[in-house]
Amino acid sequence: MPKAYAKAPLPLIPQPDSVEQQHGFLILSDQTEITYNKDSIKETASLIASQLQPATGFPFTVAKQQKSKKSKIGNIALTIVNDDSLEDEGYRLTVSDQILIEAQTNAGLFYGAQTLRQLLPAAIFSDKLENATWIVPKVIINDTPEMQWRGMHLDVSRHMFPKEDILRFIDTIASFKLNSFHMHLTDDQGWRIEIKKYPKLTEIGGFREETMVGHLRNKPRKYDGKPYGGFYTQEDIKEIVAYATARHINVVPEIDMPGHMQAAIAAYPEFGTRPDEPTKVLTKWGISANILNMEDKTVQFTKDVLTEVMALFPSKYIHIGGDEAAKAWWKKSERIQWHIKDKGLKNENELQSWFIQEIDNFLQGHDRNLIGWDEIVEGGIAKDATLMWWKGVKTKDHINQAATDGHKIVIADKTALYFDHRQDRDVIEPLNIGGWAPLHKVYHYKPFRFMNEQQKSMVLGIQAQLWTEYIPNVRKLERSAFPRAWALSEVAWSDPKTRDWESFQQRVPTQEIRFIYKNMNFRKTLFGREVVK
Ligand code: TNX
Repeated sequence: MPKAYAKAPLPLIPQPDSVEQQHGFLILSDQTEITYNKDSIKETASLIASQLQPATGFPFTVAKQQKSKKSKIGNIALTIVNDDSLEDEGYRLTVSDQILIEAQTNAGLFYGAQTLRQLLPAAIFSDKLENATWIVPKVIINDTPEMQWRGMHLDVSRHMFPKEDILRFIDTIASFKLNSFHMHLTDDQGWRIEIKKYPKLTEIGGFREETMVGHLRNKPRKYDGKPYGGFYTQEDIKEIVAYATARHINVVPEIDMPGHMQAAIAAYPEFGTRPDEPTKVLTKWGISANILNMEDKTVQFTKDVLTEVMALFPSKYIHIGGDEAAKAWWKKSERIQWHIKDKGLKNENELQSWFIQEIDNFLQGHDRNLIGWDEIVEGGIAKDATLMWWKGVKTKDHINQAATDGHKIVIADKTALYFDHRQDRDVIEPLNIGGWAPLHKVYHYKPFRFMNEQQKSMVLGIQAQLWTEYIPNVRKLERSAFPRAWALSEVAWSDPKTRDWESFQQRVPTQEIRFIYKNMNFRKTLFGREVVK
């Protein structure tokens, strides 16, 4: 093999466990068929055909493998095998005179096909016909994910994004093997999911009068004077969930409670801490002190909402937020103080935990698991709760204790995994919330640095957050997500032994070209080198 050919890493992101490059190549043609060996993978075969068709213009006929016939040269054979070494989501991709993808599951076959897409010319990511030779290097790849929760979060409350953009975003993150999409559907600044039993949540809670301009810390505050809002209907949600499911992405819904609820309280003041004071959907960023009261009818309201949410989202995990529930108004409210005494609790934190335990029991009763931000441990953790750890070093002891006590953890650490944080200093970055999470920091992120082996075993995986206070449109959203989500995928999927910053940077330019073909925005690198001052 020529030396230069052997040395250059194949531009795969995330890096597979093992890549054995062979000599030579195969070319896809209009004769290439996609074959499958079990009816249960026919849909995956069709989906893969639909991913390869637009740019090539080839039909990619999908056909069941015939035992008697030898597979044809140039075909793509999807094959379910009984091979424990492949694990649940793993696959083996062998490109010789044909392309063989073997896996134990549909997910594994899907991931093998995503790797195949990355072996093809970058133009394969275009959704219109491209003029290219559809060449694939001969190779044997064995691959299996490191973590089972490889997540991306998106806040659609502060700003919302058209359904089509959400679908494109999901398709994109699936192409580098993320498998969880967390939708932050409600917050003080907007309620974005249709709930049939409470129509005012979207009629009123879905719209704000105007939006602040510039950063929250700029005083005096300025506003744009323009109404803003919208929501996803239940039909939209079903479409998003189905689209994601086909791509092996679980959509985790979040209804944030008891704080971050001002939009709902604007619609139904009786659920707020000061029911007699008129409330608007919040027009500035930051946290509202008007949180849910703890009346029976309010607790029932949250359960009613979750009932409709569970009907739409098959996710085992239902996120109930629980973050930053400002207790200032609870402290001053006689009614809330009465609830604390009545329930035999000590303080506001315990009241919050009482409420979360109520919801935990409710979700358990429906065979779902509660997941919440780390504040839900403050007044004692609900017994079946899973924690989404965002506060990093500040709350590491709480989190580690919870893991020791048998709670599962998803790492969403804001020290590197908040993709609303700036990628460089303000001088060259557009308006952003602050913080500092450049690409190399994400790439070198060490999820388990504070944990012992037992605690580590409780970690489901990691997730990046896209809070959208300062991300008003999809172009800026994509620029915030990428290239950092490429690094995230490597931390989540790849064996830590393969982590190699030099190699990653060499693989980035091809990934950028794929994005150009896919019409996705991203923050540019300099030929793969991160641009930071
Ligand atoms: C904290 S992280 C929040 C969000 C903000 C975010 C901004 C968390 C659970 N709560 O409400 O949007 O910081 O980075």
